[in-house]
Amino acid sequence: MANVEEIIAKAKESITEFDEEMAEEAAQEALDIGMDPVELIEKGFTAGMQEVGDQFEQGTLFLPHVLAAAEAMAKGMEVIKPEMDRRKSETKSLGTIVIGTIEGDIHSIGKDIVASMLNIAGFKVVDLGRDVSVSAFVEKAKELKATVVATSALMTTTMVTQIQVEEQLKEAGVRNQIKTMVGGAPVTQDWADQIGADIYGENATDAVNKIKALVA
Ligand code: B12
Repeated sequence: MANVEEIIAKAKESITEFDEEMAEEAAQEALDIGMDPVELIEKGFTAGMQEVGDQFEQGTLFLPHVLAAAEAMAKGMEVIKPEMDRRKSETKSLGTIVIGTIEGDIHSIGKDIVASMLNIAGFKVVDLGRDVSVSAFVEKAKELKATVVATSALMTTTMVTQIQVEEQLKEAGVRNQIKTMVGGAPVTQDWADQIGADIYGENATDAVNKIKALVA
């Protein structure tokens, strides 16, 4: 039977090789040995996805590669979903998180990873998708009495819209009842401080840890 290191390496390779079958196999092997799905997602699939993203940026990989890698990751995630749901049903819900990629921005891969990890950690996650208007975030958060509104921005041109989330929550009179979290490659702790967001999450694990620390 494969060990944890081998499974992580296989999961990562399945993404960098765009191999859906290999991703499913790695996920199944992880389940077979009772491995923590968080480790598989983070060190395997996410690490692979980040590598593919970097190569795309350097021009050594092209769009179809990125999409094929994301597809492989989705297949692997499907295999571990029942186990994630099982673990979740054993824990009491820690609160509701409304998450999405900010308007004008269609990057969703990182946001999807963060949403999955928050879900595994025991939060009810309402994913509004990508290119989500600021008013949709605010409306949904009010309707569901969300604990946290989390926005992802992958471009310098769209991260500025995260300011509007702060402003519209204030205008709606709910800013003091709802925490805000920001993330995405160009987003930093400095940016979060500048716009008055409560939490900056560098990656999915950081996001989970910081939200837990704040709301627990
Ligand atoms: C994949 C990709 C795409 C895919 C997206 C597919 C999809 N379904 O998501 C496609 C091909 C569609 C795409 C399109 C475009 N892209 Co693009 N894309 C990328 C790329 C290569 C990788 C992004 C990625 O998925 N990384 C892997 C994931 C796992 O990492 P991540 O997103 O950073 O997420 C992690 C953290 O940031 C964090 N995180 C993410 N979200 C959140 C949210 C919260 C709340 C928290 C706490 C944390 C968090 O946790 C995640 C897990 O660790 C990046 C370059 C790069 N290396 O980042 C460019 C990049 C983001 N794209 C870029 C551009 C310019 C575009 C386009 C405008 C290109 C064009 N000219 O058409 C369009 C955008 C159209 C639009 N309106 O949005 C630029 C942005 C430049 C800038 N300064 O703003 C980049 C940086 C490339 C570059 N250097 O030019 N892109």
